[in-house]
Amino acid sequence: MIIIKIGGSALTVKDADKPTLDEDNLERIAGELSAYNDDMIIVHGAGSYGHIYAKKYGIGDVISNVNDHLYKLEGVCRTQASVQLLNYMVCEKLQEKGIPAIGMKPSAYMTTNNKRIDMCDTGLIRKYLDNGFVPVLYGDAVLDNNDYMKYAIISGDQIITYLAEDLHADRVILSSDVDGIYTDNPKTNPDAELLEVVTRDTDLKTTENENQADVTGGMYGKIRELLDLADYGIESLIINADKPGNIRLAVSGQKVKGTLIK
Ligand code: IP8
Repeated sequence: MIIIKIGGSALTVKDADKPTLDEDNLERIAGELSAYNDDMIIVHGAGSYGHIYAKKYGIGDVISNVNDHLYKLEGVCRTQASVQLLNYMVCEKLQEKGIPAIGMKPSAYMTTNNKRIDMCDTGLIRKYLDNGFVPVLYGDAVLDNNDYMKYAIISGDQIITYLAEDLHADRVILSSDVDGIYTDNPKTNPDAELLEVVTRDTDLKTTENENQADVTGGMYGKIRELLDLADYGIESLIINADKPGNIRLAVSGQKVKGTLIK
């Protein structure tokens, strides 16, 4: 079974001021995913469908008073509705390409405690998989057990690592808009080199710097999640979804440029 994350930066126009789909990319990526015919879970990011609302309403921040709570209720409603709409469009496109995609809204069966998943009905996901469906999950706004914040945003990255451990994935692929992990920010430093392999022993001081994390869409957060997964014994591969053909190669187990986290 493989788990693949499609970054929100590939599916949407991430810096748009309102939720905006990248229709060409979605069409191409859905076609590439259809090259895989075995058990697969797809998790997609939220891009402009989620981050705009999550930021605006401060979901995951401590709730300061009753009015702030009312504001956050509105925010959770809007965020959930918006990412669910993206998921609907993604599933529709996958179905068009012959993939039996079933949208599974994470907030309906997942909660967090201090922003980390503490409850998830993976049995339900497993059942869909066993029946031949391809479950399609996504970053979402969920209930959090911390009474001071009450709600949290879970990223698709956190979801893939949780599911990979719980459902014993054979392979994990994470795609974003860069080729993988670099020694420095590739968008500002032409001498930055792609790291083919990253382990706990790799010196990642440069990727910790905030600018790079911003430019690469939170690459350091991804690395942290994936190193935890490697500790658990599951390797993962980071690839660039913006490069046509990469997803097709990766899902079919062929060599593709990227960074292996092990
Ligand atoms: O795009 C974020 O998920 P990500 C989810 O995978 C929301 O980081 C709702 C902003």
